[in-house]
Amino acid sequence: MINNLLNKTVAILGLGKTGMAVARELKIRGVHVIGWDDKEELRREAAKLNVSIQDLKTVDFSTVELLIISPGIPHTYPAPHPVAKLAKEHNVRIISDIELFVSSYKDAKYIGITGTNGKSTTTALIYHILKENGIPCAIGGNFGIPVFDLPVLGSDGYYVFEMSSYQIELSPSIDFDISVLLNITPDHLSRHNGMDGYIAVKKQIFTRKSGKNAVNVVAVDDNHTKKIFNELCNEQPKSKNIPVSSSKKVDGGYYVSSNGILIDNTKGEKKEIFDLKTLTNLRGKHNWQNIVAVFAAVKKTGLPTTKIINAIKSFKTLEHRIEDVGTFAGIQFIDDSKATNAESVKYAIDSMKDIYWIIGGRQKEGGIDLLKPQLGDGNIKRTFVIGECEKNFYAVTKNVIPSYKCHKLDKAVYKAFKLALKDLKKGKVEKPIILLSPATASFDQYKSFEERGDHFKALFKEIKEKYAKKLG
Ligand code: UMA
Ligand code: ADP
Repeated sequence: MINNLLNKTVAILGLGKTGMAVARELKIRGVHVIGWDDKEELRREAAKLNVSIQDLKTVDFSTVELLIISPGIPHTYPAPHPVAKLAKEHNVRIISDIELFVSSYKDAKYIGITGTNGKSTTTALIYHILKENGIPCAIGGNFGIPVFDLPVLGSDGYYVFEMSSYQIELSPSIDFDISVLLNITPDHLSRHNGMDGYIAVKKQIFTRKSGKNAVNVVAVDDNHTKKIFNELCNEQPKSKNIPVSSSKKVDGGYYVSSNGILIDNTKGEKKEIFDLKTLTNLRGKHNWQNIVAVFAAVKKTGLPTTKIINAIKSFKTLEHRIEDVGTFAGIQFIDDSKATNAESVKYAIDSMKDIYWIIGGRQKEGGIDLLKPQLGDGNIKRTFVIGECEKNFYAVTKNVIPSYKCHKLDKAVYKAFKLALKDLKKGKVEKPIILLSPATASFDQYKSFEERGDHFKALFKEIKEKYAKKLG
């Protein structure tokens, strides 16, 4: 598609990571690019690339071929950005960078991964396995690397894209060779006009499948994904759809038995592949779901089982996802800053005991209501609430667990440390864990979940140095 844009005008709304990467490429290709970002420093940066900076609200869209919009900018719900509205009025197509990329580079194969949780881990693991086995590949999308920053791959290569619901929605013609759906729980609902809209968008990772060899991998562990799988079986040849599960036996696919064994049941043989409990890098049942989906997807590339398993073993856990920061004075610190919704926290809480839990930030739909049944099960000893949603979350936890309003992360970490130390001395806990698993977005106090997690890690270091003489 990009070749057809020579000398035409393309508008780019949002000049962050995504917009800037597209602008760079389009300028090289001789396209006339007009762009806008509300942030002045980004406008200045784009101007250096010879992007014509114009407030797109004032542009005559009848001269514009295409609008490329960054995923974080709404174009439908809760209300369309005025520029998106203007483009629609002039019948100008609004697409993502990924749509433009895939329709421009058709030689390579594409793997797309979506789901509410586990996308980054699953995407990184697939990429790691391919790379370890010498297959040309590149990772990008919602993972944090804009696709236009990736190298061009030939027909032997694989692009592995983490796809957010925002990106899927803006990529109407993508036809992944291998699509993976992990799970669906409420998230980003205001951008999709509620749960039905969110589910419909997630399903779109599959609905365009036309390639003969294309396959759909669906983890059928929740009711929404199960329903999508059943629909796909009615809409597409059955052989294209591979069910996987971390919680129950599935026919014609792969699953994990209750004692953690990865089973190949594609041919009804229930063949034991590998004991996932032996993996120290990918612990917890949530990772069983990611691994079983990864296995099904990578098998389709033709790699043999032993090579896949060996690569899974050498995978390094991603930062900020149940990441072991270290242990000091008998207290372990775990950074799960990427747990930005209640569902992902559920898994962290289930897999640990003696938790001193730091929660809060910018609240998402449903808050922590989902966790109510778990709050009283004894795994969490105390709760330290921070951020914008402090009042709401405190109201939920205070009657079940000793809870403290701390407002900021530093206060929460220090308070948690002191109380964990006290409880440890009194023999009330054995192996206390200070867990940052906030169930919220970070944007009330931080630029990103990474910055929030890095702050937590810095506080661990600070405590270690401060108390080294006394306790070390
Ligand atoms: N902007 C305006 N006017 C507006 C609104 C926004 O000018 O009214 C500008 C902002 O100033 C900003 C840009 O538009 O510069 C917004 O861009 P963006 O938020 O889409 O950010 P990018 O830096 O391009 O990053 C995006 C993804 N961000 C979101 O979807 C919110 C990144 O995912 C992704 O890694 C990147 O593209 C890859 O190209 C991040 C994310 O938080 C990790 N994703 C969500 C999630 O995982 O839950 C979906
Ligand atoms: P995403 O990219 O979808 O946000 P990540 O792999 O970054 O997913 O993980 C985000 C959070 O969700 C982490 O706290 C992690 O422990 C948890 N998590 C990972 N995989 C799953 C899964 N399959 N189901 C539920 N939670 C998960």
